[in-house]
This record gives sequence, structure tokens and C-alpha cells, in this order.
Amino acid sequence: MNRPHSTITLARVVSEKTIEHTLVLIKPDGVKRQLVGEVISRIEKKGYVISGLKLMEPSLAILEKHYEEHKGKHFYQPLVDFMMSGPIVAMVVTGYRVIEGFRNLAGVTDPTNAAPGTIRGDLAADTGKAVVENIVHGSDSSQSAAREISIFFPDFPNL
Ligand code: IDP
Ligand code: MG
Repeated sequence: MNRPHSTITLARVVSEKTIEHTLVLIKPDGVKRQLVGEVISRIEKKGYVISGLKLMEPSLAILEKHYEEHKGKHFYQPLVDFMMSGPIVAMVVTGYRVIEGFRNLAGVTDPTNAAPGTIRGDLAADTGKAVVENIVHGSDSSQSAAREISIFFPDFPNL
């Protein structure tokens, strides 16, 4: 059969889409301000699925691993101290293109510049501290997601 080339290309692209998992953290500022439900609600309304969820107080060892790419930066120690300042919620969130999709839901790192409509844009502001307090973390690539999920959810299957 002589199918047009465009049909074959589209079929190949569609079949290559795979479901992804990303690590989302609700940071201590989000938990303290009772925004856990708000954040989860935005994730679920978007259509993503919560596949893992726990309230926890991460150890220094976990945070040093999680933030190893930032070691040596001026905000590293304030960031680790902030992340140990109270409980966090750790989640595995699942969906097609969820890694990119959750980063878009979260907005850019600096809440002053995060677009209205995003979690950081709507719910956070610069507090003048050495560390930017911006409610959530989301993995930035499939490699980061696999690495970070294995740190927070060592028993999570199929990565
Ligand atoms: P991301 O969370 O948007 O991926 P990263 O660059 O990976 O941003 O930084 C990790 C976290 O470190 C940020 O979410 C924020 O809390 C904090 N942070 C990043 N850059 C700065 C900075 O320039 N000053 C203070 N804190 C920062
Ligand atoms: Mg990051």
C-alpha cells in the first residue's frame, strides 16, 4: 500500500510518546502556608496522576544528593537550610510530557517573574531572603527525574 509520507511520520511520532514520571516537591513554604491542596489540585486538574505521595522531613544526606548540581553556588547553603526548615510533600507525578508540563505549571524559578496563572506566579513572591522561596520543585529532564525519584522514592518501580 502506498501511504502518504506524512501519515507514516505522524504515526511514528505518536507511537514514540511515552508516559513520563517527574519528581514534584512542595517545599516548606508551601506546606507552612497550607498550599498542599492547592498545588495538588492544580496538578490533578491539568490531568496528571499522583503516583507517589508522602509528607516527610528530608535528611541532610537526601538534600545534598538532590541538590548536588548547585553545590558551591551562593544560594546552596540557604537552600539546604530552607528545605530542612519544615516538612515537605514529595510526589511522583505521571503523564505524557509531564516533566515539561509540570515545569510550565510551576512557572520560572523567580516568583517575581513567574507568569500569573502559574503556581509560583500566583502563590509566591520574593521574600528578600538569600534563597528564593518558590513553593515547588519539579524535575527538569528525564535524567533528573529518574535520579530524583530514586532519591525520594527508592522503591518506585519501572524507571
Ligand atoms: P528550579 O527550581 O526552577 O529548577 P534551580 O536553578 O534548579 O531552579 O534552583 C533550585 C532552587 O534554588 C530554586 O527553586 C530556588 O529555590 C533556589 N534558587 C535558584 N537560584 C537562586 C538564586 O539565584 N538565588 C536564591 N535562590 C535561588
Ligand atoms: Mg532545578
